[in-house]
Amino acid sequence: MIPDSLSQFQFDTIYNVFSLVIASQLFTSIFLIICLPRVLPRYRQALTVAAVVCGIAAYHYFRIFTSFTEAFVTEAVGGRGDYVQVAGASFNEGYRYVDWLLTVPLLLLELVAVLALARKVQASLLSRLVPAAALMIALGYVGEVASDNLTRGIFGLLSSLPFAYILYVLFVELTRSLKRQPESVRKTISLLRLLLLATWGVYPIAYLLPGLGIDGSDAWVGLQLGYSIADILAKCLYGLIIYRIARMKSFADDDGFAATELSVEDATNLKRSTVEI
Ligand SMILES: *C/C=C(C)/C=C/C=C(C)/C=C/C1=C(C)CCCC1(C)C
Repeated sequence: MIPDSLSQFQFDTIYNVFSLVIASQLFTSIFLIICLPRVLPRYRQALTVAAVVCGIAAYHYFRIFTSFTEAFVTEAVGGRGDYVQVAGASFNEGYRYVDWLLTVPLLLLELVAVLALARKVQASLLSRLVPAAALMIALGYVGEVASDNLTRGIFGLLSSLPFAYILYVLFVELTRSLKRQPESVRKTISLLRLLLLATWGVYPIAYLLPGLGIDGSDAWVGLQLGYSIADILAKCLYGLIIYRIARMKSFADDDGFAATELSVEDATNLKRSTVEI
């Protein structure tokens, strides 16, 4: 599926987007670590996991970026012209899947951790979500590296089954525990779930592009862009919303903490639970 050549514009677009992903993941990770003291200890695990996810992604995007610049070169004088794949080097799509294999279960853990549900409920949710996530990515990888569209389609379809199961658990089963969350964060948690649905939904769509009869290099560029933008939203923005939830829950749980963290006026308003932080 990796094209033999890219135009200058295609090459530049991917180059810049990979660079943007590295910056987003790296600095979101650092930001989340710096913010740890701003939430109660019971929510720090969720925040730490969010920071680790972005850190792992930053590392993999370094590798993806290097793999990309080593695989495609131009022979044009002055370096502007079509880029072709170097003999003996190829773009490694494996980094992405190894990244997902680690980060997707951790993203689910983040969500479950910030909800701070009873230990038994947490364990039950994770024991179903994590294996389903691993299966989804393993099956997707087989399809991604397959050289024909039929194999790609079959494994894409198989991979969608555990994907559907994950969405079912998140939307049907988790809804019940939402009622036990403080009033002030329910809306934000629903928003987080919608973000998860919207961004995770981009991956199977991007995966489909090469099978839709779009010209080889355009489909591949579209797929890389789709995965990259979705990675920024599903890891960085998601992590920042987790932080917001953790902070709001910290205030709801502990008046003293809210009083030291907020101005007097905001803390009083919060007590009346009319204000959103
Ligand atoms: C940070 C990375 C994330 C959140 C990755 C999520 C990936 C998926 C939801 C991938 C799903 C796929 C299918 C549902 C079918 C086709 C193959 C995949 C692996 C692209």
